[in-house]
Parts: sequence; C-alpha cells; structure tokens
Amino acid sequence: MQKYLEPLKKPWRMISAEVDDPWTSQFKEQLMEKIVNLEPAAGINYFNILLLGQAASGKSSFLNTCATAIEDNNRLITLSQVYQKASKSVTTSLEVFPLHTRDGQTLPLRLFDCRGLNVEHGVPTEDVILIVKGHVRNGYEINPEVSIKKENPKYREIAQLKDRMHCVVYVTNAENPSEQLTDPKTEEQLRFVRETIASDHIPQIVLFSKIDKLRISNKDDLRDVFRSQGVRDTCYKAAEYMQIPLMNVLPMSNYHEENLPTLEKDILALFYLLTMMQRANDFVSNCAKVNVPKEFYD
Ligand SMILES: Nc1nc2c(ncn2[C@@H]2O[C@H](COP(=O)(O)OP(=O)(O)OP(=O)(O)O)[C@@H](O)[C@H]2O)c(=O)[nH]1
Ligand SMILES: [Mg+2]
Repeated sequence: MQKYLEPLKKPWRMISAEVDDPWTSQFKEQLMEKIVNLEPAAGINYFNILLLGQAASGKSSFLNTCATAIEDNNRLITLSQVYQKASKSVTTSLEVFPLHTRDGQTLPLRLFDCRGLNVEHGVPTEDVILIVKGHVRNGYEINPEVSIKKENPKYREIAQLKDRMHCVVYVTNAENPSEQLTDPKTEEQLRFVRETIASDHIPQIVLFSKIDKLRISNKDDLRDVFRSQGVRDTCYKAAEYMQIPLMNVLPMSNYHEENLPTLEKDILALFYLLTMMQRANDFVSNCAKVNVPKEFYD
C-alpha cells in the first residue's frame, strides 16, 4: 500500500504540454473545441470506435461518461444501460448512440458499445473480427452460440472504409486481480483478436477503468492520477498483459456513484475521446493515403 502514497516526482503522462494545470474549465473548453473541430479525413462522415471488454468492465459506463462530458449541461446522461451487479453482459447487442453537444451539434463519431467478451456467454470471436472489419450493422443482437449468418439483414456484405472500425478500445478494469485481467479463455480470445487486427494496423487502446478502486494518492484525489506511482504501476501491468505500449493505456474513472458531473471526470473523458478520434483519423488518412504523393510507394 505504501507505494500508492508516494507520488511520482514528475507526472508520467503529460495530459497537455500547453498548460501547467490541466484541471481547469479553460482546458476543458480547449479539449471540447478540438473535438468539435476535428473533421474526419478522406471524406468519411464518422469515426468508428469500438469498445470491447469483458462483462462489467465499464464499456457502457465509459460511453455514458463521454456523453455527459460532451453535452456539458450539468447532468449525467445514461444512453447505454448499466446495472450494479451482473454476472452476464447487460449490453447484448452491437449498439451506437449519437453524442451531442449542448447546442445540439452531433459529433462525427460513432462510439460502438458491445456485448462483453467471453467465449461461452459473450461475443463469438468470429463476430468480433466481422464487427471490426465493418460487416455487422448497428443493432445486431449478438448470439453467444453462433456467429452472424450472411443472410441476416444486419450482415453487411461489402464493407468500405466508412463501415470499418477505425480504432479498437479494450476496456479492462482495476477490479480484476493485477496478474489476471481476464479469465484464461477470454485472454486467448483477446490475443487472437489483437493479432488479427494488428495486421490491418488498426489503432488499439486499453481503457483501464475503475481506477477509483485503487488508492490513487495520499489525498485519493483524481487530480493525482498522472502523478501516482500506484496508477502507473497498474497501467504498466495492464500494458504488459495486453501487449500494448504504456502510452496507449488510459487510466479512467467513469461516472458510477455521483449525482452530478465533475470537472475531473469530464476532462479525462474528453481527453481520451480526443486521443481516440485522433488515432482513428490517422488510420483513416493512412488507409486513404491522404497527402501522399502517387509515387511515394513506388
Ligand atoms: N467504481 C467504479 N465503478 C464503475 C466504473 N465504471 C463502471 N463501473 C461499474 O461497473 C459495473 C459495470 O459497468 P458497465 O458499464 O455496465 O460495464 P459493461 O462493460 O458495459 O458491462 P456489460 O454490458 O454487462 O458487458 C456497474 O456497476 C458500473 O457502475 C468506474 O470507473 N469506477
Ligand atoms: Mg454494457
């Protein structure tokens, strides 16, 4: 426990190089402006970002936290259902909800929520790959027993760049024992998915939720998240487990017990959303070879 009490001398992650103190409403405004003004490259209308993870890892809660931060209207938003205790997935289909700003602008972003991973009660591995490659439409009710059939109206035969996932976010959480972030079968499933989609160069991120369950610092203040040795060590373990670089592991605490939004959680959600959108845009630009002279790859 002692290590959680010793802050790092310097923050391990600079949330912004431009400001000394990121926990201000000015910084929140800056993030919001960047998000609202980020236009997808290559003529696509929406970035597609997929949330994947075990049941109860915090996927739907992250989506709701993002919706709350984006609307910024001093109220909590629940687009996707969250229950207090559930052994199987509460979310059973592939579902997407529009995110709106306070003045009604819709973000050019589709954040897909999904049934939890698990070979027996979760999304079949084949379906995960089909979803990532853009062959499954919004609203598909996932059947843990069998993969989607081509005759299903929710199956998309020809998937274009606009239909594919442009960034995959694995949601894992601090509730799991540090050495084992998933059960062994899900670990196997995750490894297969990671390796399959890595060959397509799709950006992959780990969202490490429920960090409020750790003792973040002496004051146990979310503002110490990037100064906490304990959070850094836990994210490092997650990075090793998921075989994803530490810079792509984002420590998060979703809205789960509060009655009103807080500046800290809004800023974390906006910062991570912007990170995901930027990675997605890099992927889209790369696929469409935006700004690359014709002879470059000759
Ligand atoms: N303490 C804490 N609890 C959280 C956090 N995020 C989610 N929870 C709680 O964890 C439980 C599961 O959260 P969900 O968001 O439903 O998880 P999910 O991954 O969508 O789960 P399924 O839809 O069942 O696959 C709920 O009781 C949430 O309130 C967090 O950051 N901190
Ligand atoms: Mg859910």
